[in-house]
Amino acid sequence: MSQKGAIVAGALAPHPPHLVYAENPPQNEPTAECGWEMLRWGYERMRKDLDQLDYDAIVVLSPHWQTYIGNHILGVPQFKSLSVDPIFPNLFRFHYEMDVDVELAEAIHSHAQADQLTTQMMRNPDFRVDYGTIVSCHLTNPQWDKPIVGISSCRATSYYSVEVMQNQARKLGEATRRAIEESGKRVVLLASNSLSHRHFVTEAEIPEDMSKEHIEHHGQYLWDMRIIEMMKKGKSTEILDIMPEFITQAISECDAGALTWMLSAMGLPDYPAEVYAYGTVIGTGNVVASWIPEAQP
Ligand code: 2X7
Ligand code: FE2
Repeated sequence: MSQKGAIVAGALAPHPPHLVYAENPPQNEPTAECGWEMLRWGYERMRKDLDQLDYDAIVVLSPHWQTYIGNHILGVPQFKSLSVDPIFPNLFRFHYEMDVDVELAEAIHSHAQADQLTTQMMRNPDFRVDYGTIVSCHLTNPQWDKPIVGISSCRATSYYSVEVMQNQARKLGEATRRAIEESGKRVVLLASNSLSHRHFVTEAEIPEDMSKEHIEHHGQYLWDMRIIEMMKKGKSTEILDIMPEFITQAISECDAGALTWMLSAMGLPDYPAEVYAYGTVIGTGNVVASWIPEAQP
């Protein structure tokens, strides 16, 4: 391809399986009466914006594919299986079929290698794709008509520190951007994660009983609001500056590196994010938001 590729949107696309459960898609076995409307309707609005963009592939980094020797990247053209959430098998038994953009996956791998990052292609055709990848992709594009590149979360925090892991995520973001530009493709990036991540340890009798849903702790809510304010003001650099403190204080799922990777790939946007929704799921704080460069004046 001769034209320069581009990241046409980056989205913060959280993956509580509850949101898929509440939508009742045909792929999911359990059925719900309703639930978590703010977030689901937020996703609906985000889909409308993304539908205006012409794009070729979705690249997603998920906290629930955890690897300890660097980041791994899906490298098999198709996956088809049943994904069962290990904690919520009562809510999520999802029959998925996905196409993978292996060419783009390999390009990201090569650029990461050139930058001395540790990455590996995942070539096992029987690999079961994690629910974080599936939920974020389903809620962003329920038609499943775009190929996916799935990237794991390298758990460098466990061996080193939050700072080391975040720095790796930044470098991986920069490598991802270069790979996309060289590919000539138009790509949407998904950071698949909640913000604050303290959660309940018991489940309501009816999971979708919204009279039981609220933030687990006021302190984490204040942290979420602080991060959202920064998103709305285009302060990506400042978000990354306070990321280690946010992760530690709010037990944020940003620890996976997904948001840092995405903002870095996008060159740390200084324009406002479009925030579609904030809502809690079993006490965690979740935001659906997008950064769309082409929509900027
Ligand atoms: O993986 C999750 C999550 N991040 C948040 C809330 C509920 C369940 O699963
Ligand atoms: Fe999660």
